[in-house]
Amino acid sequence: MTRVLVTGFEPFDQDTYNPSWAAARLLQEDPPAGVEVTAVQLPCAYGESLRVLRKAVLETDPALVLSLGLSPRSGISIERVAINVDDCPVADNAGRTAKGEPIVTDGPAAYFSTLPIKRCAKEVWQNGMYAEISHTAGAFVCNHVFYGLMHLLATEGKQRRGGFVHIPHTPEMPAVAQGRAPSLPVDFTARGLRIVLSTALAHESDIDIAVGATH
Ligand code: PCA
Repeated sequence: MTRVLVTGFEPFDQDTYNPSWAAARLLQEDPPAGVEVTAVQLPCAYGESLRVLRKAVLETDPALVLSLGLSPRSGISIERVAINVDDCPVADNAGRTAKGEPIVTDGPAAYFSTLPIKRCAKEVWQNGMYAEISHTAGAFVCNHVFYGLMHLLATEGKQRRGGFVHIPHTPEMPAVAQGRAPSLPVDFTARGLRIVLSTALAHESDIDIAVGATH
């Protein structure tokens, strides 16, 4: 059995539901064959999120960490890069509004995902679902967790790999009825995430295709 840690977030801002936590639980309940998934919910707060994440990594000792978050994306949005800055007009659940502070003082400007992001996207496409490579996870708590995760993995001296995927809203969420976000049922999203997980576990190296963008 390969151990994997999957994290999702509690609701934030105006929402009372966060499909990233629902998707994490679906992966724990019905993981890919040969994989044991531990789902952990992270608070949507800059400081506390990384404390909970670090504790979960120590307790689970996973081969791979996949962190999930909600964003108005059209499908499985596989993040390439985490940047060393917190900066967002939306307050976190502890009431903190970040205005450009570094996540790790004197840390590198950015970390890349150590998952084979293009291979994962292609595998999702071939199963009839939209996936994309994203070049920004924003500068709110999702990017904070992605950066903190990659910093932990880069400095702890283990072989663990990790990455971040943003997932869409679900059809019943208010932002969808207000025309502010595309949507997918969460069980459909979880099917795509299972493909990402099994592809990332089966392959360390990525494929040689161009998927970057002009924008
Ligand atoms: N999405 C937010 C934080 C928590 C979540 O699910 C983000 O994209 O930063």
